[in-house]
Amino acid sequence: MFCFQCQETAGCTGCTKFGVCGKSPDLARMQDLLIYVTKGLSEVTTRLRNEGKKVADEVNNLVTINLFTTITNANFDDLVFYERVAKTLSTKEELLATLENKENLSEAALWNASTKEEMDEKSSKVGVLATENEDIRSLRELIIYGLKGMSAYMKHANALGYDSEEVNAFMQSTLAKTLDNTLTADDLVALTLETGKVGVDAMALLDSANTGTYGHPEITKVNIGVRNNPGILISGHDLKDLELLLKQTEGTGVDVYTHSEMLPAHYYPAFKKYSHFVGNYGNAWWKQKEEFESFNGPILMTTNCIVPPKDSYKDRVYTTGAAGFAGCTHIKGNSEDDKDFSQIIEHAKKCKAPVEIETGEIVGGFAHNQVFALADKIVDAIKTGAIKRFFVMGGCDGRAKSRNYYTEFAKAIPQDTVILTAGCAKYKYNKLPLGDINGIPRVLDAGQCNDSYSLALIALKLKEVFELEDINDLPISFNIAWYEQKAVIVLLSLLYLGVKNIHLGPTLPAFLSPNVAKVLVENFGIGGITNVEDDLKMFLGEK
Ligand code: FS2
Ligand code: SF4
Repeated sequence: MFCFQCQETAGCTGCTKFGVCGKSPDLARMQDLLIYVTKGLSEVTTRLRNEGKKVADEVNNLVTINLFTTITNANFDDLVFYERVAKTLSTKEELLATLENKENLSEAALWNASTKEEMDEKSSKVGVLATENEDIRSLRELIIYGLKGMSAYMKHANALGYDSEEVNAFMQSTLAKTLDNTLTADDLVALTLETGKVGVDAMALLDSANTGTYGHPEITKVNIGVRNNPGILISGHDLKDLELLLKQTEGTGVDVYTHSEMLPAHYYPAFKKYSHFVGNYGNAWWKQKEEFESFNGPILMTTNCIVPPKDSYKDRVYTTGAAGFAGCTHIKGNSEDDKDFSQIIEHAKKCKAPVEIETGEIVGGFAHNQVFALADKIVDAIKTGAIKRFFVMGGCDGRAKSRNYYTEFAKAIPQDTVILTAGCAKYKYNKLPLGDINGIPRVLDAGQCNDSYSLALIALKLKEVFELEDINDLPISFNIAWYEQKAVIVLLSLLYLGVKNIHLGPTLPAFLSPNVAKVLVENFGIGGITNVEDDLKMFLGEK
């Protein structure tokens, strides 16, 4: 196996024997094969579009879910990948038969298999290392990881009935281009930036889907203690699943708690009406082994990040959507009519109430609309010098000890600065007593990693208010913690919006070859992190 798509990759170069995440070599090659056949399908759909034909929603959704399923920590079930490869091949064959021009199609578009053995054989030949030139490989993977992140936004938007032919067509034509050996490194650099542009569109679509369906997030205090009823813990990012679960648990005596990236669901007005929607339990994804144990009730994983579960609670872990783990029950279905969580609810009724692991509240809900409502106050604080700088510290959390840097950084920044955050990175500092500035909390949480769009909109709004020509003239520093591929599309989107000097940590992506890293450093000022003291001086312009 060879996988280097996430920050935790072994030795900061690549997982070759077993994934640090728990991905086995067999699973890794089946994920590679799923990406390969999805590229083949995308080449065919792109040609069909060029021939003026419409591509069906189910085909677009298949491409989206295939990409999403291969995101780090989303799905560990080998069987899902065999089934999905077979489905993708049969869909592709059907579409291929309708294609008028079949000349010069790539091998990926023409390859077919009917047995598991044929799939196994192919799967070991189509991984990342099949591209020999390290710069082309680096750029192709940078684009593919960006598309994987984009697929997550699209999947969530699709679940709420929102879609975009432009984004789907771009995702598929771009996947097809990663098969094209005539494209140069320069072509791929241009395609990388275009991916960032469409990333902004996909984020905007998801934002419309979420806020159009559930209202605009508003300032909310979220309880982190527990009650005495049995509970269901819902994790991941899918708000539609949460809505269905809340409806189906109403009046059953079972409470619902959020975990990790589901925390920001509490900020939406639509979910506030549920009195059994109690609070948030635990921290970021990587602490789930201890926290799922003490939760006592069933856990529903709607997306990444799954940590391979311990036997002691594995029977309480359920998955749905793109998430999966062999041996855990998967709840099928896509919509209100066919997603039935009754099995989980009955399971919960037989469980003890959660063990309280902390008490108190955390405050969030500072997505763009809420921040714009506070704009006068914030602008005033900036003008009077009460707020001197913002630090965008969104992104991901992870198990590496080196990530304690972000806790220390949050503690060390001057009292007249404010943290803007989104994603599970916030758990490194969202329970610290960092106080407020004239009533504005010093940590403004916009929501999930999927809501990073809000951070960009806030920056653009400040640029407009202060009548600046360049977003980089704002007193905003970007010190972003990354882990998986959604962070890649956020990064590409920020680059497209013209943001420079973004610092990424705790390590730079292993998939950036020295030459590609050089392009990012020279053109965008991308940098890594060193230590809190030196970095703080650098951000504050003191060295
Ligand atoms: Fe956190 Fe994990 Fe949100 Fe990432 S829950 S690192 O994949 O998606 O952010
Ligand atoms: Fe390794 Fe990350 Fe790939 Fe898992 S997803 S195999 S940890 S690089």
